[in-house]
Amino acid sequence: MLVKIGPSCRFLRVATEDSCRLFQKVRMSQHIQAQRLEGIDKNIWVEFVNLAAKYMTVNLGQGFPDFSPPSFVKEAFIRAVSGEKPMLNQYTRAFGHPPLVKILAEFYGKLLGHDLDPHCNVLVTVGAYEALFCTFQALVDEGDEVIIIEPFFDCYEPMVKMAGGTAVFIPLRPKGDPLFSGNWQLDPSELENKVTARTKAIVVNTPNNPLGKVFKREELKVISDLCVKHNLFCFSDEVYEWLVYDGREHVRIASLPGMWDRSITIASAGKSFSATGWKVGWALGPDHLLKHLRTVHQNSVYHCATAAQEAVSYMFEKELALFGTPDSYFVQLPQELKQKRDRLAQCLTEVGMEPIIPEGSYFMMADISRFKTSVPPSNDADEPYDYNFVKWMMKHKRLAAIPVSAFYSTPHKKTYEHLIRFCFAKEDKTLEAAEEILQRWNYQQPRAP
Ligand code: IK2
Repeated sequence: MLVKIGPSCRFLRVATEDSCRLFQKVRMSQHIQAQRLEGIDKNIWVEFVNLAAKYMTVNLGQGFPDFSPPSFVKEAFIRAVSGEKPMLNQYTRAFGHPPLVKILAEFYGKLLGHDLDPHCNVLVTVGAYEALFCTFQALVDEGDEVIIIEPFFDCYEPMVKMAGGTAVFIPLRPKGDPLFSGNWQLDPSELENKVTARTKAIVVNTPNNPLGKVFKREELKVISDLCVKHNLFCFSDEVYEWLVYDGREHVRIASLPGMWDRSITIASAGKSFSATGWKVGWALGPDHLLKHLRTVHQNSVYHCATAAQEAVSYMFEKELALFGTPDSYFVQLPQELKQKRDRLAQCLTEVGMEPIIPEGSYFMMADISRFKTSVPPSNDADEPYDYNFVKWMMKHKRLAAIPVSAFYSTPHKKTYEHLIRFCFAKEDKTLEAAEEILQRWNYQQPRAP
């Protein structure tokens, strides 16, 4: 029992015999947490972000740029809070600040080849994370199955579970050279075999985190045909939509025939403008689906920061005017990141941590098999090898990455525990520091006989 004493707000913990007995009785008669939370209490980001901070690592772990967003992005925020419009400090429309939904409707209307109504087809959320949460909560029911393509952004599985559904997994498998992300493909008949009478939706993430695969139009067509044939929804997470390299095309599955009416498309200002801390995202879709996301949103988050939304609306106005030109940030950012990708790939190749070259996103997976001999095994037999490896690397080499098995379902984790993920959206000096660590480690590590 907690007893508050005095105006200084100090608390005195008083455990009386009665309160202890009452607590034990309640504990024995019921679960403390809701059953839908069972087995999802661990979170890769919470755990590894903490470790990276604890060991003060060179951080190629979590996916955020350590360089500044461009000045027009910072100026947009300053303008939004500078006082010209005092109402920008107050609540705004629940489902998206009017100037933002208007410009997003115009911008994505062109990309999707579909007229968007700002008020019915756009929902602004607290990052893409909240858009995903609203999607699963609104459209997945008790007993529904949701097909998830592996590797997958880790929160899809717990979000399906919290909605009462069951995740059904299908892996991308390398066909040809596994060191090129584009060669990791779905088997169309294996995918169709996953569809049952209970299947409600397929989750697509292109460009994919952590693999960096950019799904080709033909690959998306296989998925969209299946959605149409079996009357399924498609939840398409496209937060890395502008980060595609080597002339690849980002195709929006909602733009394929028969897909608009059954798709939710999710994107993120944080990823698109190198400002992940702003947490502005959105979901796009037909009103008959989006209205249910709005119900979840209005009863949970209600709306996201007004000034941040206003700022993002200025940024999109600029991007719309510059669309496709060399001055567009959506053109400049991938050019800058491609150089960083190539630099990290070269270093990893040289030290023998074979990289899988991503076609998109700002992540690169690498094979750690050659470095295994220098890392002692874990004391925990259940811990996937890559978790042990990355933890050891953070502690002893002061370099952070993310274990790739975190992006796989439990039965498949073992198959991919020889891989770790690096984020290359980092300052050149950060990449240089990582290179030095890897080169020194490679030089020192025992050679195979
Ligand atoms: N969807 C995907 C595929 C993401 O990668 C993210 C952000 N992930 O960043 C953590 C990492 O992988 O290192 C999101 C959704 C969430 O985006 P937002 O930041 O807009 O909420």
